[in-house]
Amino acid sequence: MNKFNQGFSLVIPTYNEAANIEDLCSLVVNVLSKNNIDFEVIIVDDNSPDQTWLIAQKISAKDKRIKVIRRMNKKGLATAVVEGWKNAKGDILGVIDSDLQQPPEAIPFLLDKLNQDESVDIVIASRNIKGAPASKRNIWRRFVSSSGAFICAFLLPKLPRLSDPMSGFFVLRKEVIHNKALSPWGYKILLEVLVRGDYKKISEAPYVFAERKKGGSKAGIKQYLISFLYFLKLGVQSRMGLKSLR
Ligand SMILES: Nc1nc2c(ncn2[C@@H]2O[C@H](COP(=O)(O)OP(=O)(O)OP(=O)(O)O)[C@@H](O)[C@H]2O)c(=O)[nH]1
Ligand SMILES: [Mg+2]
Repeated sequence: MNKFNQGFSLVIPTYNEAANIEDLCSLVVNVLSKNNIDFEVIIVDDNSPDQTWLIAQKISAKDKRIKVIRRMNKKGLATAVVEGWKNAKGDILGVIDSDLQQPPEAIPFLLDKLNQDESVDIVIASRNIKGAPASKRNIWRRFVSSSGAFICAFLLPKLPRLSDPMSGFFVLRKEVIHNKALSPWGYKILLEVLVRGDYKKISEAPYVFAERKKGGSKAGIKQYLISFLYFLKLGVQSRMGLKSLR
């Protein structure tokens, strides 16, 4: 990982993750330090009622590589990631959820894939690719993920075919989104990157999606409906030629 010296900025969106944020930060810091990766972590919290932002600020006071952005209104997961990336210093950007459902130990593998092939611009951690051991996702999670992928493939036929286009765990070169106006709705930040970004090649790497052990999910029926409306919006824009959508 030494040849990887461009700096890595990992964004962690949080909302009511007081029970998880400390554990996640220490796992992330350990794995990135152990692999000699020059990094910063940017936690973007939407003024969580459980004061996740305060815990994050205390962690940040002890480790300057960890930064905190506290937004005073709940504006949603995907825009939190965009906000974090806007403030990122690294040339390589990433995102991981804060609920420990995605393993931080996989980050060096994702970064290695960028390192090893200059033509790869985005590396997505996938729950569905061959080689990803079966995760214990409940039926609702599987439905959300597979129906989302199906609707996307139907509405946005020009998008690259991916095993997990709903993944929230990926890394990318900063140039992919340089000067792009990202305006995602809801949770689907990867889709916004795929639709608006400039990239040549995408790579996928398997991982096991774990069960959430602490804190509660924020992904309910409302988020599902927002995602559906967002897919429709992109589909309409694409068909009307308002956006090239690749
Ligand atoms: N800043 C910010 N982060 C959010 C918001 N909603 C969710 N998040 C964070 O985004 C990540 C994913 O949210 P989850 O509720 O775990 O959603 P999910 O992983 O898609 O669904 P589950 O598998 O049910 O947990 C977590 O780190 C949340 O804390 C939000 O409105 N603002
Ligand atoms: Mg989750």
